[in-house]
Amino acid sequence: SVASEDQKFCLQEVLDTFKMCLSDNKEVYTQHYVAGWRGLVKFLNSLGSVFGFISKDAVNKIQILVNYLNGENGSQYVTVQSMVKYELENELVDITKRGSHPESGCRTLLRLHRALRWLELFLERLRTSTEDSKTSVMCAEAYNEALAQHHPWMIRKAANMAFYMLPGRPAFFEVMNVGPPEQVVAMLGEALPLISEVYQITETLYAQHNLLDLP
Ligand code: 1PZ
Repeated sequence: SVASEDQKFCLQEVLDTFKMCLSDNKEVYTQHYVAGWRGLVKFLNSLGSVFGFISKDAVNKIQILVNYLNGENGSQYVTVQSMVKYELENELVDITKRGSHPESGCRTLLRLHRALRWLELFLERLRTSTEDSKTSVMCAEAYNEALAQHHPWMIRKAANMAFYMLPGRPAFFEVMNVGPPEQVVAMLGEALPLISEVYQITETLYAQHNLLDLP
């Protein structure tokens, strides 16, 4: 029915959220960034419970940032740029080793930021894949390029095992609920430059402030 179609999850809507992330002067809105991740987590959950340990960590990090946004200093967290400035000026970030600020907004967002690079690489592989391409291989390649170096051995092992449980390309496209494969490819072609821009802006900001290795 039309009603149930409406409620179905659609990846396009999620990726559209990243469009709203950028302000006119190219600052990244924390609220929309977090909303984008929420949608991705929903998508991940719809792929099966073996990914629970991944979505649990993402949800935890989303919640940390939401708590800052809704907290008494919420106005300082409106953009990633204002968050970085505020937390650094007020010494709210553990810079070299974990100390009194183990859950700073800066280090928490950095984890999602690194995962956004994984997403970009994975979706780009998906976009250019052929019918017989394996989602598990594309996912693992993107993971090994963007995230593996930031994870301890145990997580790497668990992640690579979970990748084998990913549905094949046809089923994966189906869950995205965008339409026929050509439409998925077109949608990815539109979404990827936006995701890439949000990633690059954050990357440059973090690099300028030497925040890329926060513990
Ligand atoms: C479609 C297949 C989904 C594969 C997802 C690929 C990413 C694998 C990430 C594995 C994370 C394992 C759980 C916990 C990891 C944490 O240790 C790290 C570092 O945080 P810290 O320990 O320093 O607090 N967390 C992360 O790296 C954040 C991972 C977020 C992953 C979100 C994935 C969303 C997937 C969207 C699907 C379209």
